[in-house]
Amino acid sequence: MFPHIPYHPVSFTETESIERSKSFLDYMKRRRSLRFFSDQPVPKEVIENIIMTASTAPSGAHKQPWTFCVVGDPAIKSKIKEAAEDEERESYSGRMSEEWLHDLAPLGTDWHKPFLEIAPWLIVVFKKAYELEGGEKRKCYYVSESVGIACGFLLSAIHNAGLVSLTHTPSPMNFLQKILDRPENERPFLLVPVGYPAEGATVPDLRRKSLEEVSVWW
Ligand code: IYR
Repeated sequence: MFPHIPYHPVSFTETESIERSKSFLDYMKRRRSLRFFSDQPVPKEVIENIIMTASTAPSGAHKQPWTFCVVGDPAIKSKIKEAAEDEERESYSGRMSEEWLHDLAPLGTDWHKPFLEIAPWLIVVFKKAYELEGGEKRKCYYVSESVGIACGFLLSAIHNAGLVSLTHTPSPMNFLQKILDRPENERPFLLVPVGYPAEGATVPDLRRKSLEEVSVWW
């Protein structure tokens, strides 16, 4: 068992709490998924801090079942772009259902993924289906939930640093396991290009659901 140590709470007055929750909401409302990146470099230290923020996420039995593969090497980025576009070309020209294509039409996406070469960093998040400790298999729990939460923290940390990202899920994405030479217990979960927006970048004019639409209270 882990020994217990005192918890040092962060404590705010009610007024401070209201103000902080409101200003965090206002800041998070400005987060958008970007498809147009600048090639402006981003310091490695920022990416390190972002990853360590993601890694503060809670996880089943505290297994921390994630690996963040960080790609800044242009040759590897190109390999990933080529492989992702190969899959996406197939998907857009037959693998995705009519309904799916119809739902995506307002976003204007297609198989071209230039941002995979342009963004200075690609963070490829892997989930650990199980742990491999000295060749021995150990179970992980609630892996998708844990890694999903870590990815939420990751996106918030990226936004907090004034950077932009895209949650990209080329499908299928097992090519990432091969290109990045990951062990067999790791499965690609999410591909996140990170950087600055291109000059004049645009985003779709989306509307977010209201509190009434997303919550039920008793
Ligand atoms: N993976 C494809 C298709 C795609 C799917 C969903 I769901 C999106 O919200 C956006 C795109 C692509 O990246 O283009």
